[in-house]
Amino acid sequence: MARVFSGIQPSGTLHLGNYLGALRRWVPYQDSDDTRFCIVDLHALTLDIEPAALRAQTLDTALAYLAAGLDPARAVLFVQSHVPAHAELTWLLECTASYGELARMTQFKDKAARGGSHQELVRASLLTYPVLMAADILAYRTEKVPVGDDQRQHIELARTVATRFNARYGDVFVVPDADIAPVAARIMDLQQPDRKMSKSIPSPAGRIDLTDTPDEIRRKVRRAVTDTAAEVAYDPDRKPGIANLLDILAAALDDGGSPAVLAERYASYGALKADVADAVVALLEPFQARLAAWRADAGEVHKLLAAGAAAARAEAEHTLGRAREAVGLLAPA
Ligand code: AQP
Repeated sequence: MARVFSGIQPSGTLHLGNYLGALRRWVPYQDSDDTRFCIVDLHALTLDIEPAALRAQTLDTALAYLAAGLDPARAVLFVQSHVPAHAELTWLLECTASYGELARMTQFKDKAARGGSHQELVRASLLTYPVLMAADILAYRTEKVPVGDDQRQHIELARTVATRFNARYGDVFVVPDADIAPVAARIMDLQQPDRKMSKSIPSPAGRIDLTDTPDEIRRKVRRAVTDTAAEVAYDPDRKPGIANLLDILAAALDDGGSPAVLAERYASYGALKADVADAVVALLEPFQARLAAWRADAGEVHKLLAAGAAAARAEAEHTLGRAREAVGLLAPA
């Protein structure tokens, strides 16, 4: 039984990439492993977000976890800011990580670039949040972190700081491994297939939200950017739009086979798009039905999150206590 941790930031409506790359993959771990899944709300503050939207999206993300099949009886489900040890451990780890390591992070460079010439408005937390993510993971002595491919670099940083801290101060942290899906680990934007589907890109046209209606899903897939060659083949470099649709199809169909094999079934982009749309609609239908049911029971969700936070606090405070002692902070009398 491995100790498993993962999370999603409530920075917008969850999309198909979050579902295929992360959420859906978490569910089976509950049967075999010791699992914790967190709504990492502090991470969402790295970009400007309306306070009311943050609160609403935090609850919506919890509803999505439950609708995807996470079960509070088998997994610890909680909100990051309900466990203050994450923030304190971050400080100890910021004193372990280096500025150069953080400045090299692709997500930092990407999101900071969106600030254009207004770099003074780019939040300092955008630079340091990978350390918060390391604290999230290390606080639970996590062994396995199921994530999408875009998080590979952040997990590597968590491994680096854990190893460095242990070498300097003694064996406090477990060095975690990333667990990345073999297929659909990086779903791309339908309008800009050279960039990943993302919550915080303002235009919804390239993103399939988990709450989209069947009509919206069909429209977005129909309008997905492809190329002029009109030949269905799996070639992510030369045909990124078509490769993305094939990745989505392979992940959405249970017995779909590999994207390259699926490509051979299609003689036209239109036929491929129609099947992709049908497969995504069918995939999301049961999720959306469960989401509606949980939404009607929001009071219960608050109670479940409170219980999850109590369990998480006990574990995280234990690790934090060991880290405090290891670095030499004087314990209060
Ligand atoms: N496009 C994607 N394809 C596959 N997996 C993805 N994930 C995110 N986008 C894709 C996976 O979803 C989990 C949660 O990610 P996050 O919310 O913590 O941050 P993120 O990776 O930065 O996700 P977004 O949607 O792009 O949000 P914003 O725009 O707010 O940054 C992770 O496991 C991630 O790999």
